Amino acid sequence: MTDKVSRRQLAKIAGVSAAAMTGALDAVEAKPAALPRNGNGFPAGFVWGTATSSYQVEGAVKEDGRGASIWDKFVRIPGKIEDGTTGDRANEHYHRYKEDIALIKELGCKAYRFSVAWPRVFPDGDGKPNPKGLDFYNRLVDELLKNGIEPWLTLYHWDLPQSLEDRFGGWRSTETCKIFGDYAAYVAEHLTDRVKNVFTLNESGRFVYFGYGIGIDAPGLTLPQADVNQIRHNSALAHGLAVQAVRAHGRRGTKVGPAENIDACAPAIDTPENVRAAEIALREMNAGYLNVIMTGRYTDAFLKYAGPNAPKFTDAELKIISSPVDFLGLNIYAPQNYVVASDQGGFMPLPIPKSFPRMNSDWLRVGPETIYWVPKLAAKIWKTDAIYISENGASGDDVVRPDGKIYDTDRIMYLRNYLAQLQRATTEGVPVRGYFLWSLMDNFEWVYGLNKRFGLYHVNFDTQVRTPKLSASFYRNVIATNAAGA
Ligand code: PNW
Repeated sequence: MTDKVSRRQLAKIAGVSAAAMTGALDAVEAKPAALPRNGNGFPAGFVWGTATSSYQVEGAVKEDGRGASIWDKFVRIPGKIEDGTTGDRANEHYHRYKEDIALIKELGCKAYRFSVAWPRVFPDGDGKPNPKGLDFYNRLVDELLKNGIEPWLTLYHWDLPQSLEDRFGGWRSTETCKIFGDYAAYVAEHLTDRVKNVFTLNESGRFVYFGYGIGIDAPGLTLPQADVNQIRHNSALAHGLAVQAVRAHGRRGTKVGPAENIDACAPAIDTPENVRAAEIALREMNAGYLNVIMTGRYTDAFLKYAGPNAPKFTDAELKIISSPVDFLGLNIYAPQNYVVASDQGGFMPLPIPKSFPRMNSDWLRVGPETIYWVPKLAAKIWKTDAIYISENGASGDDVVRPDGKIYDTDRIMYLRNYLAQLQRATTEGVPVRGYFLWSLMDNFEWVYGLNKRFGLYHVNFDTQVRTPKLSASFYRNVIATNAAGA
């Protein structure tokens, strides 16, 4: 995708600125190390999970009354998906979910983050619900619980009902926000007897800009900045309405929060001045979504920077947007901004050298300390006592060797280093309570199609055979020992 999306565009995505099965694992795996002594691992009760999303794994796009989503339409526009594939079949998870849940269990995970496909439940987005759509998630949730795995549900992971795009302009209209609130209420009413944790929208920072600003994601539009800012505001409003809907219609005690790819800022060098600068940067670079959700206001710097392109909003909307959340979900992959202190605005993001190391996705720079600094600074500036890493992981080439195995030592290197830094954070008392590894298995990676593999399990998309990579053994050991390992 290098030729499709420049690094500058990627840097811009968030906010203001211009970013087998049982037995098979054993073959290559040492027995889990002894349990760590006190203080050497993650806190007791730390939630270990994996994550997927509906369009990326389910397939079955025309089954049981599912309506079309903007992704069903978008993937058919020639040239949009790098390898010309679609999510029509993907992992056939809609039919293979029991097998896939066995894979989660095999890892020892106690939690699984999945998303509900809105157009399965409401084929047109609003109006009459489709009971068969909801039934799938009932079956999924029941099967997870039967296997001792906690379901963590995401309400929106980008598969907007096409009907809402056609009738209202999708997220361009607050009508879509209201309808999203109704959908959230319906899901909460029917599933929170068993689902205790709900994420609202996945990555406003990506789908707004990529979908409506630069045409890389569905619906593929390239609207002016003022519109993009308004759409981001609408996404925050939709988040707030969903929080209120879950409170009003969910079981008492249901927890709800965002799952955002926070624009990740870290001090270039650990000095008090630079740490302070990183704090300011984190707030300002996330002013358009997370900061307004957490504080109820757009910062002065954000409004000044946006100028005539600033979103239009009312006080009543800000109140809804900042409805108190129970936790902060952060998707953390790559460092976006290394900063130093500056007299101008408090921080200066440094240019990133071409030679900065990255995984085999161009945007996926390797900066393990990001997962230490970002939760630490976020907890401080937004005063939250519960942070979940809602996504972290890496793609690799994942070649299947003649012996049938995948020795993904690159992914293990990435995970080990990120988890060591996360452990550093929890050891210091940063309130990170859980971690969801992206992804359980290779799946439909949006614009890359089936070309980029993020899974702990390799998927052969012709045969649908799942094979554990070496990283599955690694993660199983992390979970069993409750420690990152050395
Ligand atoms: C996330 N970036 O996307 C999404 O939530 C997942 O659906 C996706 O499969 C996963 O990460 C891996 O890509 C992102 O450019 C894509 O910084 C790109 C960026 C961040 C998140």
